[in-house]
Amino acid sequence: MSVQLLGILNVTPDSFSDGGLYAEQSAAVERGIAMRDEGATLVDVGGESTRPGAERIDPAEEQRRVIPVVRELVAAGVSVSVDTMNAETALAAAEAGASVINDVSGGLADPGMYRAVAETGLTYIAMHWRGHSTDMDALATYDDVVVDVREELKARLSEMIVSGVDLRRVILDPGLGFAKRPEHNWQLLGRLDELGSLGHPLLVGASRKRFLSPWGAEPAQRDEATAIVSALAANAGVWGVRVHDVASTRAALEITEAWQNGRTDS
Ligand code: PMM
Repeated sequence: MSVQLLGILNVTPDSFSDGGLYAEQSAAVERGIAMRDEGATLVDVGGESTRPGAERIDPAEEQRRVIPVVRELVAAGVSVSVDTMNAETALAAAEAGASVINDVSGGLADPGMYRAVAETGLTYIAMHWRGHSTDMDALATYDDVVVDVREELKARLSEMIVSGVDLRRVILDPGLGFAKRPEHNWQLLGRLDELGSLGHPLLVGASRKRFLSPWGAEPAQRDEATAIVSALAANAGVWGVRVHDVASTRAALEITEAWQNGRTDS
């Protein structure tokens, strides 16, 4: 499969769809290995919930949750990304063998993040973000969401250059659900090519988010919608997708790839 498939492993007691389930370290490691076996090319380990309204946690607590899991997954041969807004956690994760830093704040939450990324030399996912979960709903105002998100990501790239980040290793993410109303998410998905024109690979994280079920399905019942959106994003040329249920999205990505191959096989 040519698209990166990030399997979400939230090691938090309060994540919005799988909170508490994998809080225990050994269960988390087992789940991470299972996701790899189901087809995840990266397991994305996160220790701080970003669901709307979630409270911040101390970086030391975040590391206590995340780092042992990263270390064990890497020892088991699993490629790991770490979902963190903290430079210190990013450095500890790199030390523990992570290959990717996934920062939902795109470097805005911690002024030391870009220097940390530059120091590790790891791949860096910079997501579009306007503020912490406690107040992000109030920040969802745009003239044209795609134009505005593109401009704000472009400004982040300029800051990264100043801090010595290798831009060849930067992946951009529109940040679906983060200071976005449902219509904003659909516009960003429908116009991914405009974000792609910044010249960086894109990651799309739609998994189980509220905009996928206007009729009110529970998070765990949004996996079909997630697989469809992920397949459409793959068809639009994204670098990767980030999902909770790896098996269903893997099937959708394989179909997308077969479809694309059909264009060139005859
Ligand atoms: N969404 C969440 C967490 N981390 N990282 C990236 N790069 N993109 C996202 O869209 C994203 C993310 C929130 O979802 P979760 O709490 O289910 O992990």
